[in-house]
Amino acid sequence: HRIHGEVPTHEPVWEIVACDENGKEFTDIIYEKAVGEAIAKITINRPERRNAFRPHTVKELIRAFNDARDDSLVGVIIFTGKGTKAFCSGGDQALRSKDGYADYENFGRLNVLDLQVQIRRLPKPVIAMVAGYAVGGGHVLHMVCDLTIAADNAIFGQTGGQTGPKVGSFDAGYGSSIMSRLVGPKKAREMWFLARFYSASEAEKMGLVNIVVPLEKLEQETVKWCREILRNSPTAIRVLKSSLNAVDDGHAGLQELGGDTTLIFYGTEEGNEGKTAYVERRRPDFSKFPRRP
Ligand code: S0N
Repeated sequence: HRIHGEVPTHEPVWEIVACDENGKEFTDIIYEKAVGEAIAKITINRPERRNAFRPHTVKELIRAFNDARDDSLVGVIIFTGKGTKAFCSGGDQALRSKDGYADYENFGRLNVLDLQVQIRRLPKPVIAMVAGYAVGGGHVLHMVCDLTIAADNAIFGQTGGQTGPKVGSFDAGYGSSIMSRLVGPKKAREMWFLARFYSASEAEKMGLVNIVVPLEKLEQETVKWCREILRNSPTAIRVLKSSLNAVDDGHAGLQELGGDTTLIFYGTEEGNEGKTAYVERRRPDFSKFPRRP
């Protein structure tokens, strides 16, 4: 408090972002940015389906997350679902076909896997704000986010009433590996093999979520966490996110972390010397730079 003072508690003013330059609106999501603050909010907007995603929903989510990544005025992203009944109930089962989920086209896709990777590699914190059900593919989506703030009515599980291994649905990718990291290998087996629901407080004890708050305080608390993060160094946070993921993400994780070192090096005088020398058609002189112990 001495250094920073209190975190402001006022409600952000949200401004809706259109889907394209012509002002076309998103259909399956709501994409907003807080006026004068570096917070973006992406909301799955299919409450009548408990925010289940179809391929089109995922395409819109990918577009919005890309925009938030590219916008240097955005520092943290809230990911949530419309209403209080569900964060996301996973893939839209009405559209499940033999080769994935199919909406306008008649071939199926599992493009949610691309979205999972995108959230994981996005160099800004993504916070899942969960009220109601986070189940199936919706549960995996909250797990790939950096932090999860849960309302006290949140329910977590790798199943809906009728899916998960009960009807032969599973996510053997991040849905398994990240879960095992979060809750440990035994508990991860329990979640997948028994396909139970877990309350918000159980999820907190298991390490699945960061904090549980009363439903009516959910957005207020989430915004508070965003504001606290935004007081810290964006570069430190960027490198920490890629470091925390690096081992688990293998070569792709190292590539992300390595990319951060290159990015930082380009900003130094030493990094600039090679480029400047090339442009000035002279031999680079690195002799003045220290060879640190
Ligand atoms: C979420 C549940 C528990 C909520 O129950 P509640 O509150 O009683 O509401 P309902 O009356 O059941 O639902 C209200 C309306 O919403 C519709 N609806 C709900 N969920 C879905 C859904 N996922 N798809 C389509 N519609 C949904 C209901 O039908 C109802 O509509 P009306 O009013 O018209 O009757 C409960 O709703 C529930 O159990 N939902 C189903 C949960 C589920 O099956 N999720 C899918 C799990 N699987 C995945 O997500 C796979 C994801 C994936 O893409 C993937 C990724 C990687 C690898 C593999 C896969 C893969 O596909 O297998």
